[in-house]
Amino acid sequence: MVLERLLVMPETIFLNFVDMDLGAITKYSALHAKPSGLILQYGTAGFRTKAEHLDHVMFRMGLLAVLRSKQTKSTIGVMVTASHNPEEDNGVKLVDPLGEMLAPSWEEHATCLANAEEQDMQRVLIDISEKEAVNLQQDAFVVIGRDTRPSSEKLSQSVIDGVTVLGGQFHDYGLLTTPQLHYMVYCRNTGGRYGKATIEGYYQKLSKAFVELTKQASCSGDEYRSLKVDCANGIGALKLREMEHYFSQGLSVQLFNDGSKGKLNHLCGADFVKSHQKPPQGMEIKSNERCCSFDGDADRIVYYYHDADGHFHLIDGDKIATLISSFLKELLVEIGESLNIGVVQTAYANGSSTRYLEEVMKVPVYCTKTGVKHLHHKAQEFDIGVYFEANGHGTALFSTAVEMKIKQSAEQLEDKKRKAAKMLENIIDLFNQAAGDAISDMLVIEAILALKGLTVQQWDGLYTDLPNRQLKVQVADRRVISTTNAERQAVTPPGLQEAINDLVKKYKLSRAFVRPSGTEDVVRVYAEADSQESADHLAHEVSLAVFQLAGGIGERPQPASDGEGTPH
Ligand code: 16G
Ligand code: MG
Repeated sequence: MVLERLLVMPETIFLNFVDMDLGAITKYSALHAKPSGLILQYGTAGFRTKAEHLDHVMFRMGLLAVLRSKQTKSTIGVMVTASHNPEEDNGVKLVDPLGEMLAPSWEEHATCLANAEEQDMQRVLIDISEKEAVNLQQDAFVVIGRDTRPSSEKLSQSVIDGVTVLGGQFHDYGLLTTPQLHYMVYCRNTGGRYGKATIEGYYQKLSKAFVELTKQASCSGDEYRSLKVDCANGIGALKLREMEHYFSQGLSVQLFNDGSKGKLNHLCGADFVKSHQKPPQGMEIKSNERCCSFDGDADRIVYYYHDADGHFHLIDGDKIATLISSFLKELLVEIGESLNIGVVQTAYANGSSTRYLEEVMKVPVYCTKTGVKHLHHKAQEFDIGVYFEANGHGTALFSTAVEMKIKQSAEQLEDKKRKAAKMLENIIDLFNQAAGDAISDMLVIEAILALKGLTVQQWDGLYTDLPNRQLKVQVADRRVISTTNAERQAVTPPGLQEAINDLVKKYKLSRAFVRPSGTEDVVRVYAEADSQESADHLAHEVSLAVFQLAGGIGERPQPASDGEGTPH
């Protein structure tokens, strides 16, 4: 069949495909054979499923990364991780030239390629090259990283097989956090201007900015300088341990769930803490001590503490975004620059955070669909775009023009203004501009708290979260639910949004929405209201409406019990 196609192709394309060693591809593909009938989707953050089903996907993503690299004439990243998911799972995602998530049309190619049966694989590969006008004679370079899962090493080897068989060059970074791989890709495609594409380059860039920044802090008591970090038994522990001595002048970190005994993401990590609203196992917390949790690949962070009465308080992505954007705004006022700052959230952002940002801080807030790529994209529209999901994914982006302006101000302005410009310059260096990064966010937060002399309680006290509840509902086909207005309104099935509107009216300060999950076969329900009881009732009632109107299967949704059914 391939020969048939080649004969009818124009000459240039014909020459092009001679550059694919189809025999070798077939041979190697057979060594990474697809279990027949298995269908997977390139979801919100790549492919994710049980590790034993992923060998062929890894090989094929190696192939795809080479095509993407040839097309963009840039280095492409491949990260092997399943983030906060259980240890038995794994996953893979491609990183585009400037550290962003893969372009949507290529996500579709990824899904087609991963699902092609063995005998169709070559055809799909050729189709993608054709559609995307890939010049196969172009060189390709792919960088690879992996998390600490037992399955990750072998799976990343399969990626390498895919890269090599298509003639791509590669560099295997081995163990890396996801944001570190994004950083490497970004550095390599910007000619080293952003930083050095090595792990030391990353440590040095961030630590230098952090140490310079915290030198300016007048409050230097121990209280500001020590932090407990739950590393989810993942890669964050390894990397933080390596990095610790680079920034120890400014901060001492005590690591928990460092992978020496516990299981990855089990009863610990950012996802566990956020969903269950309780501290991770294996961490002893004294009252008012500042603690944080990373997820399994260290691209999410949440903070928390116990108050004097032993009550647990969570400080999620929304409050992190608030702290960061208010500090940035203060610095800009000091420098006298009127740059436009925007904060980007999703529908999951607590209503109190949105209100605080808009009404108290007077910062414009925008809402996008769930998933880092949507927030990242929106944040790029501003001079300074701060984006965070409530679950702790986020960073701040600075346009190149802003970065240059600030660097100039740091040289030119007089004393006080100059100091503020210098701080901003350090903050720009400290944020990972390529992706939300738990390590980088942690250092920014620690620096801001020290500079402002804020305790964790004072930070928490900026506003009070509205009680909320999240549930999931099983339906026969979650695609029957479609949404609009950044997932805040359901368009189909008919009648669902009207039902939600009627339910919401029954409670004070209430809000609710439903959306099909991008990572699991469920519909997610979110509700918030003036009391926990109301939020729980509302979430339950909305779940029943989804069950009835969107083809619920299995047991009817039950009222929430603590920590049940929480998402991502
Ligand atoms: C993925 C996304 C995360 C999002 C979550 C939503 C990235 C790197 N990760 O984990 O941002 O919050 O999916 O999951 O984009 P859901 O669609 O199942 O609710
Ligand atoms: Mg993650």
